[in-house]
Amino acid sequence: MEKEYFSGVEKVNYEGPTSKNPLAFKYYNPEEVIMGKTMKEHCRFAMSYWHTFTYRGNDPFGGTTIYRPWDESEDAMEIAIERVHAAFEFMDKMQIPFFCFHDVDVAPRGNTLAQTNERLDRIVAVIKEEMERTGIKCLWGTTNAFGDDKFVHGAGTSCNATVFAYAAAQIKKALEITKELGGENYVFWGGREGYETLLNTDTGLELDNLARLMQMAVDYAKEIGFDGQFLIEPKPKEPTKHQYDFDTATVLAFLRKYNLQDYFKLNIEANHATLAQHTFQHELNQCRINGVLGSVDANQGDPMLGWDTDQFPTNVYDTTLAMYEILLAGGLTKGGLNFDSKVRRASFEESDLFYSYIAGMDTFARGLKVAAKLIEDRVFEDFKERRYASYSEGLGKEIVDGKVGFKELEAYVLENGVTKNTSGRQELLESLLNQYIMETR
Ligand code: XUL
Ligand code: CO
Repeated sequence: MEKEYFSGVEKVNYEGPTSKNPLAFKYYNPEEVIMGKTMKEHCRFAMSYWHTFTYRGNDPFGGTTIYRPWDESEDAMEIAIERVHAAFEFMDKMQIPFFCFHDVDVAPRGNTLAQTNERLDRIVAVIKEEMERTGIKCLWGTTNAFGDDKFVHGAGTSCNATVFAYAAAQIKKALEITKELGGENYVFWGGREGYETLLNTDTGLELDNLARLMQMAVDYAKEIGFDGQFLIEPKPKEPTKHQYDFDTATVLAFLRKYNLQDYFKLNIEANHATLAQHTFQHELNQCRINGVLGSVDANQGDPMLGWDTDQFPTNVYDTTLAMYEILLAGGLTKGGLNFDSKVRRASFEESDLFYSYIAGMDTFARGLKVAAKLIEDRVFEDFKERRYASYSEGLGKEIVDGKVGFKELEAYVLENGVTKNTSGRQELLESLLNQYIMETR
């Protein structure tokens, strides 16, 4: 029997909205069926290995505030192994069915690539055992090609070709272990893929190279039979002043320019959306209409701050509109809701991990339920149908069907003029949304 790290906590179960138990779900009822699927199937919740098991509270002004009992050994590999046991105990108790990881989250970097890879193999074997024991699965793997000092000028976009090569080698290994763990997706987040100043940057070459790196990943995945979905995670800034994968629209243009559109979908993070001055819903909406919704990094930012705070999502308004887009898109399929969220550095006790995940899972569960009701009742759909009705017949239909051009349209207007516009009814719709958020049972 392994050491028990969270001995004060039993399995977290659903107790319903009237429960006063802080270690119970109030809204997330895994087996409850909504629109033909269980909540568990809809949400596909995942734990982020980095924020949950390696974050120690450091910020630019201060060091560690979070001391975990699984981090006590002098030996980095022993810590890594204990972390695996603690992580699976946590997910099991929290009923979280998936995890996401970077290579460096699970095993400490070695002095050489060969040593790093050997360490990864040792840890992957332990993770596999825990996956078998618990039934917990891997949602996605990724590479940390941004933290180490060699990536100072970027990884795939580095001006140094040998650093590009190192990034490729690191991704190769990360793909292999993600496959080994049955990962359903593989994520590219362009940590340092961006620029600080255009005075020293060849953006054309850097973007071409980034595409080359991604094409190599696609080719290698085929070669080793990795059939997970590739995802790109947009972010507009931080750590670089300008990140190349700015937002959904920018990533789509990149994929289409380099003919990668058949191999990639997007991983949308709420806090990245707001840093790009979009709402979370906007980014999901753009993925939906372009058929590229892959997965979600669930968190929230602070609207008052201009950086990535990665807070646990507790805003029901936002999760309702997010789940609304996700349901309309046909669900998360291979993706999931990965809590790319971290406890505040002052929430340093182990119990805070449970409280924060419960808050996040309940907030999404509630959002799911409200969104499903909105869709079932066609609250916005009926309104939109009426709003665009002029395109379903007559002149509008001819526009949509491509049957008319400028000359015909001019002739139409000269003869008939323009009909009266009607109200957009924004305030009425917002108040209906509030009513659904407050009254859905
Ligand atoms: C950084 C971020 C990453 C990615 C994975 O802002 O979101 O943690 O999700 O590299
Ligand atoms: Co993220």
